[in-house]
Amino acid sequence: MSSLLAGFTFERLLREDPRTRFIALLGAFKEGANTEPVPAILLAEKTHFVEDRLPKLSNSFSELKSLGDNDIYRWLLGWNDEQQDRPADVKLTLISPATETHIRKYSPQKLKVIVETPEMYRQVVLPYIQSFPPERIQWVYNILDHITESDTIVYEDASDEQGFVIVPDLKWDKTTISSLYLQCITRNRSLRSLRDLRPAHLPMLTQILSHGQRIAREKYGVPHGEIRMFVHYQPSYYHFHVHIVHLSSQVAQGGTAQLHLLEDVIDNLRLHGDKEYYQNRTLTYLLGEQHGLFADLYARNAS
Ligand code: G7M
Repeated sequence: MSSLLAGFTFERLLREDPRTRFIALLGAFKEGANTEPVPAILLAEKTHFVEDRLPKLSNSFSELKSLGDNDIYRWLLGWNDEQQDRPADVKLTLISPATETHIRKYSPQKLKVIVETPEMYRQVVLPYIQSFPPERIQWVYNILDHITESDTIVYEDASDEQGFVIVPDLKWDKTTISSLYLQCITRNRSLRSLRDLRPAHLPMLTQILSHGQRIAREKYGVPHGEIRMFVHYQPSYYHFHVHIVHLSSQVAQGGTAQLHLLEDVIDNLRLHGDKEYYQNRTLTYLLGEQHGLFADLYARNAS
């Protein structure tokens, strides 16, 4: 059976998508000993996890290497055999103890369109944000206070009002440049989300934009025009942060969360500076039915 692809000779990589684990290889294929090789393309994608082996997944790795940890989160690389000199087979994140919100976040769910008016923000979203105890974002404060992940900080502006920290996102394996993923966390603890942005934050946002692009270029060799910086709304935690992501990552091309590109956010604040733009806007986005805000927001849209 292993001879099925024996006639394929690799020439070059045509395309690679690190998020979907898909590659397209160009080469030549020779059907049999007496035939001439013809141009051929070999597409490969990593297969699914096999369901009946999932209960034993956590113990199935020959090698595990810690990539980092912060509060209730730990992230690791796993190898199925002992050859650690090749890329890991799996990247793992352990959340322990997980809250009900985490369990709901990772459960399968339908997405629906939500149209959030400024009034719905004040009446539903703001009380929801305020209902979370500060420990929910302990991992953010750990980064800002240099308690965890301090060895991985790639840039820091220490000013309380306008400052920020840039670190690798826990989703990134810290190696594969085509899936580069950094997180920029602002030092200003009163900024919860896009809804709190005002023209006074423009100097901070423009600094984030220029340092994010510079770091991607100088530290990781990603050329201009291949980095996307954006804000999620709704975010999964309410302390203002900006995603810095390589363009070839699927996340940068738009996942389920609504992306607001940093350049557009800056321009909107400049153009509508005196009009409390993000406080007065109606924001439309997709929300999962398991999200803590879903029932209330959806009911208001439907009535
Ligand atoms: O959807 P939202 O904009 O809220 O995205 C939050 C981001 O924070 C995600 O990309 C997470 O992977 C990232 N993130 C979450 N935690 C708990 C950590 C962490 O402890 N460390 C780092 N570096 N990133 C995190």
